[in-house]
Amino acid sequence: MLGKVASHFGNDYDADGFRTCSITGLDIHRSAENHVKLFGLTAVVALIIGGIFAVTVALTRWELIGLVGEQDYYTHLSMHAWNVLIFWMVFMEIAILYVGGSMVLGRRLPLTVLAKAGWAIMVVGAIGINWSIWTAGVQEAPLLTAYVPLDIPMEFYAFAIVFLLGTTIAAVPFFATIWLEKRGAVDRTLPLVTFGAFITSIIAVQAILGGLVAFSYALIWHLGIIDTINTGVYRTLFWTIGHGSQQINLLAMITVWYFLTHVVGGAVVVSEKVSRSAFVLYLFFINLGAAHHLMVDPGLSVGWRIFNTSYAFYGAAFASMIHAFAIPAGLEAGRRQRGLGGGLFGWLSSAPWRNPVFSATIFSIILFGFMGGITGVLMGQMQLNMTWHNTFATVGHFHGTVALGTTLAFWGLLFFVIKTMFRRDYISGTLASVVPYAYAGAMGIATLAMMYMGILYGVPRRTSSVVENIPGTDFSLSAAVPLMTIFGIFAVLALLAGVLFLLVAAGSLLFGKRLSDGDDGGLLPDGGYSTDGGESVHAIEMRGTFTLCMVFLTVFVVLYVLNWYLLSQLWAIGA
Ligand code: HEM
Ligand SMILES: [Cu+2]
Repeated sequence: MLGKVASHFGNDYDADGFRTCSITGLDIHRSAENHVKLFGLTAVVALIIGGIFAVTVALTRWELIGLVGEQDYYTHLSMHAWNVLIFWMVFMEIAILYVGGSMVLGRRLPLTVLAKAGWAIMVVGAIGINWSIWTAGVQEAPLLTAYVPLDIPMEFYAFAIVFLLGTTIAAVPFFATIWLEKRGAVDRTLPLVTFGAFITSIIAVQAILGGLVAFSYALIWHLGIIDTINTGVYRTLFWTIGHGSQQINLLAMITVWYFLTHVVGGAVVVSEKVSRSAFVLYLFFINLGAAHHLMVDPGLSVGWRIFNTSYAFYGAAFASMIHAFAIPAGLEAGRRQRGLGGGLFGWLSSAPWRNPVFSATIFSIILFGFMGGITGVLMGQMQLNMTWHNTFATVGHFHGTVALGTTLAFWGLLFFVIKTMFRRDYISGTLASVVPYAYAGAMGIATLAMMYMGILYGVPRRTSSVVENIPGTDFSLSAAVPLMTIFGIFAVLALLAGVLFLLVAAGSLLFGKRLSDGDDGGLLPDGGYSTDGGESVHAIEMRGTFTLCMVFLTVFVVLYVLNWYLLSQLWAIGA
């Protein structure tokens, strides 16, 4: 058994511990590779736990099944949220920092002791949080938000602090890598992927600091060190991490998009300056967007809310638009340079759609943009927020961002890592290529159903039985039953797709054929990476991307107008 595990951490390295990746050509050091594997595998364990609770949560909201009683629902919802949204994502993100740092730069991972210590502390924090959610009474389940003054066990806050400290420690080797790279060569430019990872890490520092302050504030109140706690202050502080962690997810995902579209699709960076400026815009504006969680909170002025969620937030939305153009444009330009694509969309139709790394990445981009991104801008506005707030549509929004966008991008990365770092062939190429289609399709429909239920019928979030009746009221939402059935069926299909992903991933690691040295496992894009002799990137028309962006903009405008129209209908209430 141990030998089997160890065999996954051993590739053939030279005397200095380096090897050259047969796909990317990167010089990879053993220390970086093994820690990426460690964090990646831990993330998958968290995904499994959170996924199990996705089953119980989804089958409860599908009231026809009503699996878990109202009493236990919050416990299950808390387990789902913390494991998928925090542990699955954050362990992956540390792995991504090591990929974007050490691997892309061809360096060893410095301070591996801290990487291991950080990992261990994160694991202790994660186990502790799971334990304190599970053993808390039914009334005390913290949910993601852990708002005070709910009677949440104080161990929960303590373990949350432990987890954040572990994350900080695990990130130190990445910062050290950047420092070593820059030392003595300050004018040496970081590659775009490293730059993206670096901006991600700065935003992470802001988020973690906010989280440490928020959870410490709650903890010292629970300990009785202070007598009163200001709930408004806690909420504002909480959202520094609550929303900030979503920004980490966003930036890590975009960094992965640049990386994977390049390595398996042959994308180029059309303009380094433009893409980097977009990352910098995030740095300045994205965290201000956190104010959208405080839209209905008393104590904050209207001007403050509007400034943060509209004006400042547009700085971030603009950055997202730039990436939304730059990434497909890079793919189009790179492929056209190599003669891979005539007509408007030949570059896209000739792409490696059977390669799950590629399809997962593209579905992530499309679904994040159309579902998560557009809805985020809509509901993040003070006025439109009124129709979305605390409805099931909100849950639809963030399943569009994190369950579709980020999760699919990270699956793409894991599929890539299985071949490039674990050096295993997929146990079944066909099943592997089915995974992104099945999950994107099913979860896409389940997510749309959540949005419709929230917007059209006002079905609330975090409530286990509503379409039958809201307990204690005569208020009936039974009109939503057909949509709830659609949601239920597709949620189950999405969960099955998730199981398939896990079977393929685990099966490949355990039983996949070992790829021999130099074997690219079919990942290398047609025509390789070199565009020598091809046209200059600026001579290439990116009309396919332009057309796609126009489609996107049209959908955006239509949804925007529609949402304002729906809002205007609300004035009828009480008239
Ligand atoms: C097949 C996969 C999934 C299904 C069927 C599913 C389903 C659900 C459902 C039904 C809810 C309950 C909403 C409520 O009562 O308000 C929920 C909540 C949530 N889900 Fe998922 N989910 C899935 C995957 C994911 C993933 C991958 C993530 C994140 C990466 C995620 C993040 C969340 C979060 C953050 C909540 C909110 C918890 C709260 O309100 O505090 N889910 N999910
Ligand atoms: Cu947010």
